Amino acid sequence: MILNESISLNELEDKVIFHIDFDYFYAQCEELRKPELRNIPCVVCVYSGRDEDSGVVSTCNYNARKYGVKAAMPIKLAKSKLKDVEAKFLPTDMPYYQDISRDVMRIIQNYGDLFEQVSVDECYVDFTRVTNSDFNDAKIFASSLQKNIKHQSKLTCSIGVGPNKLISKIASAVIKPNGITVVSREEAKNFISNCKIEDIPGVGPKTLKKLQALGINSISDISKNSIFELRDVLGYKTAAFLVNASNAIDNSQIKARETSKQFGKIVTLKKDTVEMEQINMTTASLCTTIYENLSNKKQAFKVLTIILILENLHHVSISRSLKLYTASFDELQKNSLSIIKEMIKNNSISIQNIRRMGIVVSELKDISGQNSLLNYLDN
Ligand code: DGT
Ligand code: CA
Ligand code: CA
Repeated sequence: MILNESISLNELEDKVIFHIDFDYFYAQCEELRKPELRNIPCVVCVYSGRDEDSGVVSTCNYNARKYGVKAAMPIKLAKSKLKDVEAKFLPTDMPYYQDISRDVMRIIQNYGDLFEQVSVDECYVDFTRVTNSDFNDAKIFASSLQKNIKHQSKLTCSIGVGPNKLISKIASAVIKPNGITVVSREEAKNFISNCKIEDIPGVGPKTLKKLQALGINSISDISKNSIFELRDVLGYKTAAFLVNASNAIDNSQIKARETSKQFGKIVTLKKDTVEMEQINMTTASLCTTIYENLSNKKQAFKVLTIILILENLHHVSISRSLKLYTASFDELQKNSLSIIKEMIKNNSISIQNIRRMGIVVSELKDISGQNSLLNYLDN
């Protein structure tokens, strides 16, 4: 994961949170390996095995959705809806989807400050810093990120941007597939007031019924109540969550989980620049932090990734696999600089100043048994 910068993100109130959800995920993964499926309805099924068509639809592509097929529908019903068209029904292949999920989440987590994966196909990322808390910049950045993800993974996703997790999560479902919905801090209250109660994640039929019994039928209705008025019926926790949600307030934090597979750091330069002096200094500082981490964890790395976010908020990243594992500071710095220079030489960057720079090491190997960490394959 990306390590935090020295100021804790909690100190920044004006957060910009992205919720990224991949479109028709299992079915899109199937299209990736069988491109001919793109042009026909494709339905991914969980077969129960009782008889040939028993089981339910797990998901389907948007071609199939046009015929009314959707998740959790009995396979027999889905087949009847598609009886007159050429369509493909496939069983789920979880290991394959998980592989794709891992690769694509790795791409995303490289760019943000805090990253939390919440399911196989969705995650939250804190982009407060990269966007300077500016929702206009967030819109540009979301579009660039979406293109970048598509370019690297060949998958489309829908992105919701908001001042907290709740708003970004609801926003990501507004325009799908391949959509972007940005809800600024100022727009959040109005946005949520126009949503249905059941759009709030976690609200199920039971809660809806209880609210209806109180004469509460909309999010605006909820916001007119206090937590104390609702807690007897809903319990304090749900009442507090819903009253806050109805006012577009959500204080839940992004729970960044440490992954042992990679780590790194991304920082904002003092000013947007391509001056080598500034870049050398930043590289040295990033490499020092990463080197300290490698030393503490007694690990060597083999793959080095440089991430540059440019002043127009476009990003470029290059990964290079070294010939050997290394835990050497000099190797880390030398290779980082050589990749960065290569990236700057590239025309599109030389005319664009760099705003943020990140270095990530991956393909880590435990070397705690080695006699000397410093000398480990240090050549
Ligand atoms: P989307 O996001 O509306 O474009 O479509 P999906 O398919 O990505 O839907 P999502 O994000 O709710 O779920 C992600 C994956 O989880 C989906 O590709 C398949 C699986 N999944 C979703 N709903 C169900 C379900 O009701 N039953 C089963 N077995 N799997 C499901
Ligand atoms: Ca999805
Ligand atoms: Ca999802």
